[in-house]
Amino acid sequence: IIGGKRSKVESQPWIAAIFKGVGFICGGTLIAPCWVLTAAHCFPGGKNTQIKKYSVYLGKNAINETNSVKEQQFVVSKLVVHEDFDYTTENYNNDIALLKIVDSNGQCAVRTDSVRTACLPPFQKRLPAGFYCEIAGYGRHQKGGFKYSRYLKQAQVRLISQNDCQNKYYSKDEVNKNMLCAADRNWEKDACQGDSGGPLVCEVNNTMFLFGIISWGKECSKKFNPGVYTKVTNYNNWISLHTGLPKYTAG
Ligand code: 4AZ
Repeated sequence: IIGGKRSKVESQPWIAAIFKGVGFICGGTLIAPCWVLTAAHCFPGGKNTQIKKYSVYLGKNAINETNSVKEQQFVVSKLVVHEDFDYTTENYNNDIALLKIVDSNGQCAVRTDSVRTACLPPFQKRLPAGFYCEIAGYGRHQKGGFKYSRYLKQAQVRLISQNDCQNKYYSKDEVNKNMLCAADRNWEKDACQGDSGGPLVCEVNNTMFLFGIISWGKECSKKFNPGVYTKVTNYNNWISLHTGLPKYTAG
């Protein structure tokens, strides 16, 4: 995350940190005790990914710090990458994947102050342009820097209209209806490399809903290049089909 502020995991308790071996690869969002939603492009092996190599942490304040009181650690028992995610193109259509998580005792996530789910918004629910939402992650924190932030960060961004994103900032070839765009008014706050798969959550009726999955963007915090997010409200049926969860969850 570029700009914004360091945050305690208690203010982003749905955030997941996904590792391959000892290496951090992506963010994710806890949407149910056994399910993390993330980006398909985090798994370049697609259906052939060896899930044994992956682990998921919840309740993590920093990537290279372990807090055994707050953290919960899981292995991946199932990976579902969207069947229409296209690895060959650069535009990341259908950039969505599900991880089923289980701990060494066969249990899923337990709700605590540092671990809780984000809700799924209703199918095709749209928020107006200019609406404030927040993004979070452990990714790059400096423009042009190559080092990932060790600490969890969050930033406020505003939703951009579909028309502006497809016609003013990007093109229709790059941004389609399965994507939404968000940026800071001054182009100072943005998601960046390493934040992929993580949450864009928006507060509606005092409830935090997951509207976007951090997906891509041309560079980071670059003028006229908003961050692009997978539009979660196009995938309620897909999520429900693969998890058995209801098509929207609140509370
Ligand atoms: C990335 O490489 C990435 N500024 C994620 C988000 C953005 C750019 C790059 C948006 O994972």
